[in-house]
Amino acid sequence: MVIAVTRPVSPSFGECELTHLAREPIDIARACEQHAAYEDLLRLLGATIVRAPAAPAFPDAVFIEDTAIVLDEAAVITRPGASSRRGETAAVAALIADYRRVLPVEAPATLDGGDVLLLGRTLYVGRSGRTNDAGIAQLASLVAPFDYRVVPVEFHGCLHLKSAVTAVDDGVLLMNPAWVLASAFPRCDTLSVDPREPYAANTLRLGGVVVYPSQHPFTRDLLVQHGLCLATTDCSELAKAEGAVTCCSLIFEHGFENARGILDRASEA
Ligand code: CIR
Repeated sequence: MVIAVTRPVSPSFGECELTHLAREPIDIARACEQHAAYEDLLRLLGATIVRAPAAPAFPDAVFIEDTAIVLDEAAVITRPGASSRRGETAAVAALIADYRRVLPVEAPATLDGGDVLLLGRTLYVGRSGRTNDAGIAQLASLVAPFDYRVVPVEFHGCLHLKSAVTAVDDGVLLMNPAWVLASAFPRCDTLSVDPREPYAANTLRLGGVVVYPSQHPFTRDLLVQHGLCLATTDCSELAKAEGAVTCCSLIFEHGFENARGILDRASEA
């Protein structure tokens, strides 16, 4: 079973953190509709949606990707780089503990899930305004026992590494070459976003399909020409907060052997 953990759009979403974009009014009702359509699409592609509790006091809570890195063996609970987001992690850790052993990142380290790109057994980690060297080092030591390698990646011009590059197929990356160098990923083929769409590199693979924001039509056509199967979703309101498709979910496989908390509760009932 594939689980996608999501978190509702907060009523305070308009007060989100912004780093590279100017603040624009956000239509919260429309953002909620787009988020619901995103959840429907993940369901259609085979995921079971598990909603984390709403967190109205945290404007950016919908971007749940930044709070955890869920691997098959364990989940690393991050310490987000923006102090306004640190209170998002406790409820996520409690929920994920039903599925995985949780490993917290501790101060002074900071780490945002949006900076972590998992390719095979390698975690490429963007060194960013949100993820510091201590965060990269802690992640490396937390995942070393499970045989993951951590490779720091330099990038600039956008918030997170996964704003600049994501995988669209096995061994194939979509990237904005103005923000990150293809040479950082020596074993991969790369496709570049259409230069008119700098924010078009964030994609989410699920069930053999690439979930893709509908607001990047030129890059979408390029991906289709490349033979990829796309399912588009409108996340234009979420994009005003510097979010896209990876950041609104935590997706992982769930086998019953991992369901300690759920099975315990079921047996108590
Ligand atoms: C922030 O600045 O933290 C949010 N406004 C956007 C976070 C987007 N997260 C992501 O792409 N992983």
